[in-house]
Amino acid sequence: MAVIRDSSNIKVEDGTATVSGWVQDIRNMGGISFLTLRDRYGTIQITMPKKKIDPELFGLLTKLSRETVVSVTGEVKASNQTALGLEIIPASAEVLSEAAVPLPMGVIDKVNVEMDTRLNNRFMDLRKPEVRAIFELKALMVELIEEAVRGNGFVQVYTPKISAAGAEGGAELFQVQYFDRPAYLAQSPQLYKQILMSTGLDRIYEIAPAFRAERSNTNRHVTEFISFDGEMSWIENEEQVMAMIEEIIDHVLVGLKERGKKQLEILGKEINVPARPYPILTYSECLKIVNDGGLPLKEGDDLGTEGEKIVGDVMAGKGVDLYFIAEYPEEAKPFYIMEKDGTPYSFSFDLDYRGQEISSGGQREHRYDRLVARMEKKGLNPDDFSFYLDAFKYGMPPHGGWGIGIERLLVKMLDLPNIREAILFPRDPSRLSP
Ligand code: AMO
Repeated sequence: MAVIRDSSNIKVEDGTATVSGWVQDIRNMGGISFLTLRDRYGTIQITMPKKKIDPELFGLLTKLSRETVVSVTGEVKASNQTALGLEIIPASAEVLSEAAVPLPMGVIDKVNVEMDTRLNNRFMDLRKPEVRAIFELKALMVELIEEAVRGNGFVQVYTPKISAAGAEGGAELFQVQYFDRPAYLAQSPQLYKQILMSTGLDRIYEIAPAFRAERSNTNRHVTEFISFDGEMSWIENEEQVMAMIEEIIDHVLVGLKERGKKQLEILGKEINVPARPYPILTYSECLKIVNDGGLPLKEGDDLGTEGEKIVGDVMAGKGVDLYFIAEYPEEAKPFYIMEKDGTPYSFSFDLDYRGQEISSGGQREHRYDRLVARMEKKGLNPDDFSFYLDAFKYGMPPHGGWGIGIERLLVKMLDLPNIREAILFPRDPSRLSP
């Protein structure tokens, strides 16, 4: 007798088989009843002609509450009435876990359930194949990222998530009590990935949580996200970093399209793989586009959500999904970014995907004195960063890198309406549970 874990792979030749799953639905039609059993891979029909089934078993199976977990053993028979082309006539069954009534939300009901209700009952929400498919694609995306970076000689690292100082600005830090002193949750591995460039580990990457205490209630901000960071030494300019990201993103898009077919089909989505190289716009060009679009930003301003959207619309008009925005004013970028001497600009870039920033990066300032000067210019006290600055005192190669928000990338690839769709248990200013 075959014990089947994957209902989509069951065959008539299996003869007698045991299938396990959740009771999705029961239809009692008088002389015959049907139970739809769902597992990770799909659904299978348990067919119960009243006259041919033991009355006790018939009574048990037809009265089960929805979402109860059962194992059913029976004969696998060909059927032209079901999608799989077969059905099971039960001979025995075991109830493994009974579901309480009523359910906090439906799994197959066609009614629109609010995002909050779905997230409050995420375990139930995730029973929907189209919700689970997102997370299978997310896992595939990480696998593809790792293939691409490892193929380019990047070594995977883990950097601390509890730290004495922040990298991206004080206001966005979550403070935690670290025994008798304050500490902070890492908002980015920035300082550590740069320290590693002084060691000889000249290409590293990390895929790990990042924490931002931003009180933003938007469809693209959360307080905990997965950051994919890379850092590489011996670069001559930031364009080499941009070329690396482009290669990685292209590998991910092509791979998702090929290896994520089943999940993409469940979601009813198609992946567009943009032509390479991705266009590079300068900040100044974008500022002009934004001004022409009616938003009065001035030199030095952040493009912001609205500005990014205007640029995205113009690029969409040219059939472009992914594009870099380079040469930001140094004023708008953090201390660790290298200035473009003799200009107000810097060797930095963002990667935007249909009007939304998904990554930023650049060439770093590796010269100790210049780095200290930049910190002071940004109002930071170099003494607070001695653990970082020390690594620049004794031989630091030129280097650069990037940070990509995994969920922002996924949301854009799959055209999802909200970043929360791409996080199992999202954290935002009003959500700390489940
Ligand atoms: P930055 O602060 O731009 O750069 O962050 C990098 C990328 O992380 C994602 N991201 C977020 N995703 C969801 N919710 C948030 N609140 C959030 N904040 C950021 C975005 C963003 O592009 N150290 C630099 C990177 C570098 O230079 O290497 C950094 O952290 O996709």
